[in-house]
Amino acid sequence: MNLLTLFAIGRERQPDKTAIEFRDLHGSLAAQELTFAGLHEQAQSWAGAFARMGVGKGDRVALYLCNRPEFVIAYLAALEAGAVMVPINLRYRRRELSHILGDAEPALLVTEDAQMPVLDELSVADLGPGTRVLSVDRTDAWLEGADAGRPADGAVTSPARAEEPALLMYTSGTTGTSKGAVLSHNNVLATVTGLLSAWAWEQSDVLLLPLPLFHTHGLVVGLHCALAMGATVRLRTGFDESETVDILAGGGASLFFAVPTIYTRLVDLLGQLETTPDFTAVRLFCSGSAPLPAEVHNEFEQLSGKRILERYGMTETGMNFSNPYAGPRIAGTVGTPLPGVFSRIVDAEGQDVPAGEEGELLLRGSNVFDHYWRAPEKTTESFVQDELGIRWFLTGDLARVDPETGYMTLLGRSHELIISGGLNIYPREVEEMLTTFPGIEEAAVVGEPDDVWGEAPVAYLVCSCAIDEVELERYCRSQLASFKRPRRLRFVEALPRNAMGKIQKHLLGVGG
Ligand code: MLC
Ligand code: AMP
Repeated sequence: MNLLTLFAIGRERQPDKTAIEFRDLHGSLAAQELTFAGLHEQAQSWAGAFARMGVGKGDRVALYLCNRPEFVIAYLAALEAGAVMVPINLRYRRRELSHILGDAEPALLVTEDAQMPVLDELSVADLGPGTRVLSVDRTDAWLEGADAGRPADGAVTSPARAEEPALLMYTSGTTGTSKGAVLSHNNVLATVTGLLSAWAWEQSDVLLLPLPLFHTHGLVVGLHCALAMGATVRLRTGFDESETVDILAGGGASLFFAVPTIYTRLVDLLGQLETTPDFTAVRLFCSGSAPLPAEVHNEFEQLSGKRILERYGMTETGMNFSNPYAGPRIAGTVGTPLPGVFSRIVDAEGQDVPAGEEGELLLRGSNVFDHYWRAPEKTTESFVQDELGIRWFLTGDLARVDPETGYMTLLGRSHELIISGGLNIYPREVEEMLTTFPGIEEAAVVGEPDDVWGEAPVAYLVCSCAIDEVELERYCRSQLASFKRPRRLRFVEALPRNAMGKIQKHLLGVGG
């Protein structure tokens, strides 16, 4: 079984039911509703066009699109054509885009008119000679005659086998550039089937989804589960507090998936309302992608009457741990392993630690990816073999299991990573960019606690002349996704270094 077979099960249950109900919260895209049958038909038609353009088994199809039905159509079409989908964060700018496009070498870059000004900044070399750009706002230009590419039986598929790749997902890399995790159909299937049973998904479910489809949370946890189950997704281009409360209190959704920053903002809004909205129709509020502070967890329950289910995942692995659907949901924990996920917590020597002690979390299971794209050394560094020769993925997450409850708490990370509003920022990438600005000699970026974003990047700078902060901000925005921009600048004479000359980041920032 591959993902398309799984989605066919969901579709065939009730083909005329709404699969996607879409609204653009910030822009001017028309509202749309697509049935499961309609979605399939369009995906088939687009797959015909893709095939006619030469897209085949294993080719990459990159999507640089906001949340909109065409994202889903293009994704399904790519799978129909046997291709591997490469989702790209919409906030990425030239530096990030040229790296991903150069590395993935997609046959197609499917985008929208609104992103053309960003793409126009790319050189031919950035884009790659073999990449054809298609705008979903101009389907007339490439979809016409697509049926001519279809075989007589109407099938355009050259579907991948279950062990072949479905997704190439870039995650911010410790080396300053992102690396692509190759996820097979089987890997994604393992997460989806695990979640369908663990969270008791039903065909009647309606998921309100404000999260971007270009990350695992929105794409795999949200969209895939809904398509597999034949449940409706109310897809939004982003998050809006008031609309969310209106929909959820109006009985318009049974499921809501979000990151902690969204719950923080909902707590703020709910705290200001005179009457408590009735969230009876919502059977599950989920949080993940970053730690949910216990006080937000508890305040949300007081204000909404609903207890959030916190779970833990990663791009490379899909979902790993979850608090129970039926059973105690403990704030500050991510619960127990999902079906088929195996975990160990080890010390610096790789020895298992007893329950209650901290160590690095190792994972294995069908959900765990096989390798990084074209990066054998990074793949080798990311796995260890046990004495039986079984390969375990080194998550880099530090964790402890409570000996009483068996629930796991995440304590931090073994490598530098800032998670801001559920989005990853690797300091090295920002530091490298900052030192290309005239006058900045050295830069060290650290994460500091932030009430809304969870963590925010703060830059410590050693400069040879006065820096125009407005100009620097403009430069940062032009170079990297705007969420990676340092929120505070601290000018220092020198960075603290140890005898080896290595910067001692723990001496910077809060308490430093
Ligand atoms: C937006 N901004 C952010 C930001 N998101 N800044 C820091 N951190 C973030 N996460 C900035 C923009 O750059 C912009 O800055 C300003 O906020 C307004 O942008 P916006 O688009 O209007 O923001 P908003 O819609 O409010 O977005 C907030 C958000 C969004 C929380 C809804 O960040 C979001 O969807 N986060 C979730 C990301 C996600 O899905 N992560 C899962 C990864 S998968 P300016 O200065 O230009 O105005 C994973 C595995 C797992 O981690 O376990 O799930
Ligand atoms: P990404 O690389 O974007 O997939 O992010 C994965 C990382 O997000 C994990 O390695 C964790 O550090 C973090 N993460 C995901 N879910 C949680 C959670 N519930 N609590 C704490 N951290 C989380």
